[in-house]
Amino acid sequence: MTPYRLAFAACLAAVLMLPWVCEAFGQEPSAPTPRSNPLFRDKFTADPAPLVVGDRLYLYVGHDEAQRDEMFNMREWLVYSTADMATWVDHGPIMKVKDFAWAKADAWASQVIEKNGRFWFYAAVEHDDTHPGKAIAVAVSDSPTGPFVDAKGSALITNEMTPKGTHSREDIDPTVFTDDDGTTWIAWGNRQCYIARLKPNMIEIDGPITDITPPHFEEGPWLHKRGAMYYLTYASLDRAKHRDEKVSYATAPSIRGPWTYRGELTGSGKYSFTIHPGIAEFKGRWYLFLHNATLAIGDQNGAIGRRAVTVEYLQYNADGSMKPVLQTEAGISVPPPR
Ligand code: FUB
Repeated sequence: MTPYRLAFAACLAAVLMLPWVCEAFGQEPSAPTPRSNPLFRDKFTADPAPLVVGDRLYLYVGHDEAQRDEMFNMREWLVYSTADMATWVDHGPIMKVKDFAWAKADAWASQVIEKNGRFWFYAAVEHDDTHPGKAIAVAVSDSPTGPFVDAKGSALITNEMTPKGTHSREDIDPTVFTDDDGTTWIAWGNRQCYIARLKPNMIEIDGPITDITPPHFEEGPWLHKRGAMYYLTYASLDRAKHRDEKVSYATAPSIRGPWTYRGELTGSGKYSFTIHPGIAEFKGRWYLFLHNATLAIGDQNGAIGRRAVTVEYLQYNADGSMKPVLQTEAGISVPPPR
């Protein structure tokens, strides 16, 4: 063998043996780069909802446990936290569906908001047969990592409260937002998007439920404010053109509207029918959390019910519109695009 062939054969052998060598020494063959996507690789996670408390960002997610061809199997919500967007602490489950005695299944999308020193958790679940259909639950804790307990003992929103909708899944995906005057609002929906004021006790609707459905609204609304502009960001689906959801948004000069459609913010999450935006400003930067279905764990590939949470930088134009966001594997491990 010539020296060149010998060198080539040695390199090839080293490359082929790398996973075995790593395993023998207890290392992962390719440890993920911090800040790259997906963020968490030992569990399937979906519907990210960030909350900033002091110098930490907490990320609430649903735990995807679908087996084989199951569509969704979601029984609990998890929370992670970080101080630097690179190292995450896994705090484990904060609540299970069965902690709401009146609910029977489906730990779907959620959001936590802080008010008067307490943490209020709003989540979509399947109601038991006394109020068939999806419903919105509210729980409370003195800490962002729980334990959370049912704050009302019954659903905050049931399917009967929104008779306009065409199906029983419309009361899902709550997003909560406190305006500058201290009033907290809740928006939610599937196909129809609704908004209502919450009473100061955080467990009752105050006044009318208003339909604010923007174009191509599918689900997963997220309310936030930057400067003087209010944003309603959501999973959208133009059924005539696309198979999978994308993220679109609308803006308004007030939480009461009027809402103006501003177009698409992202494409679809890779391999995923659903996508779900969660937005936060943390330590001087804006972030957009999403999910896709690119993660494989053991012999389980990503699927509609086996998703993985991701993060990208969110940037704004001078007029307040949001710059389109590309979903990447590098995530925020590289500087934001100019
Ligand atoms: O995760 C279950 C449901 O799928 C959520 O409630 C929707 O937003 C979609 O992501």
